[in-house]
Amino acid sequence: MKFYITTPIYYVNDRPHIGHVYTTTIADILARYHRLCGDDVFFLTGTDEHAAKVVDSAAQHNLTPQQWSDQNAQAFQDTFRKLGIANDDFIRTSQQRHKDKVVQYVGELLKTGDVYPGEYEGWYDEGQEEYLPENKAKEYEFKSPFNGKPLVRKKEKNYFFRLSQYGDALLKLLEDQPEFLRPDARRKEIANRIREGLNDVPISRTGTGDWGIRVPGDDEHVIYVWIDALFNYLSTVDTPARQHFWPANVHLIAKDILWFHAVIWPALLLALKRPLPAQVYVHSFWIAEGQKMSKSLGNFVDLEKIDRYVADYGLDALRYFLANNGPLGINDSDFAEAKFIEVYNTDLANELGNLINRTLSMIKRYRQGVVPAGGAAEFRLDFTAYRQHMDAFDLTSALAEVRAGVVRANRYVEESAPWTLAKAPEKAAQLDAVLYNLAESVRLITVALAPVMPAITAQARTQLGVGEIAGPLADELTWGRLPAGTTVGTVAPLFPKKV
Ligand code: ME8
Repeated sequence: MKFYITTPIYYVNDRPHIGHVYTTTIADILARYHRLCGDDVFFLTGTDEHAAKVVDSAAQHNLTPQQWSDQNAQAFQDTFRKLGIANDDFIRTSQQRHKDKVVQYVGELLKTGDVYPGEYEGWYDEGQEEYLPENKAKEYEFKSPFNGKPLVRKKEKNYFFRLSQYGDALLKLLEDQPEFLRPDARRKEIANRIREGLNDVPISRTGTGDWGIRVPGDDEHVIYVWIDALFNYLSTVDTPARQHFWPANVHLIAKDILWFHAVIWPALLLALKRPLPAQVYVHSFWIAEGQKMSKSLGNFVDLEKIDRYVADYGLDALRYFLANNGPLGINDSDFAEAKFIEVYNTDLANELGNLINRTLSMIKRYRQGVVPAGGAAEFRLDFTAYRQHMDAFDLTSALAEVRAGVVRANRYVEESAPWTLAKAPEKAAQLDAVLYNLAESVRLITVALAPVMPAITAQARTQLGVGEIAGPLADELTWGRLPAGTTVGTVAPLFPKKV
């Protein structure tokens, strides 16, 4: 089966921060999981470059918009590489391959009449590069709900997308295919907004010089940055070698860009008569130390802070925390250092690290480092529920299953007391069985955690004496596959305890 997953393409004007890292890490975990399942995976991230503010920032830095974008897009790519993100491609909207496709798509829409020339006047949020409907502008007292700056009254000749035609089709989509928009609460929210009525939306603008993609057949207008950006999901795989990946299995986004992904994007695809993505999955926001992240409060989890966490606790601990404690549901999550340390010490050092360390140490001590043959299977771990949760993108529940397995295995150590069995020669077979069951538990746990903690699980497997995971997942998670006679390697703590 193929599995195509995307993240938003990030505004190239910003420096990468924990929000970008979060979405991209979650997508990476799901991509790794599906690769492990044997799926043909395509994982896409990238940068959104044609915003008007790019032109301004570039000018302030005495650079062309292209130079400024090159520099900042590189920062995103470097960050993602450093953080172990294994994306299959990185799309930049200023790349020719993307621009050519967008011209083609908008050309098609001009032909069908879904895009038409007209005039628009309204309240414009310059920071977000979007118009707010009259009632919303009023509700926010004519200030940007994002940065508090006054909205600007703007009037322009414009090309419009006939969104008003698609309300019924979108409502039907949400009703017939509820899995199109998850979690459920987001679907209800969007359905209500669609029922309030849809207006045609402007999709072009002037005044950014050459920066942007020209509306075909018009020398003045460039395509509005959001329309340009949404097309990335299609343009990147709209080639003979990749077209089998379309439609996407999931667009992973946060709640800030829900409207564009749950309304504008499917409507554009309906107009183009292209298949719709199977799912838009909407997560919530990270806040930090109990408050909304902001530069002025100094609680922004920026690259420098992220680097510090990685240096202090290891990349995989950060990935675990993001997956385990992140805002995948409809509530925001707090990125708090105290919480991070607690999760590190409890889940990773005391539970997981301890299980692996004591298991391998006992095999060294009692069986000269060779995994004995197991006996009667009085103990086993079962990861069926883990797989169901992973398939449903419920990482928190999936990790809770693994953690429960770790806790059970640790309890099994206490209950079977191998140190007592080791003193009684007639209990040798029983001790063999216990040690085998523990080693096999460790192996299964490394498989289940591999998508989240690729480096640590690889180290744990080296210590256990088994090689890389060969896959597919269903086989790897079958109890009893660890061969007796496996020789344990050098044992060392995987998660040094922190204070
Ligand atoms: O909106 N918590 O780009 P963007 C969690 N270019 N995730 C967060 C977050 C937070 N506090 N802050 C940001 C854009 N994100 C457009 C997208 S897509 C066709 C165009 C993540 O750079 C989250 O994924 O503002 C959010 O949706 C995205 O960054 C917005 O990134």
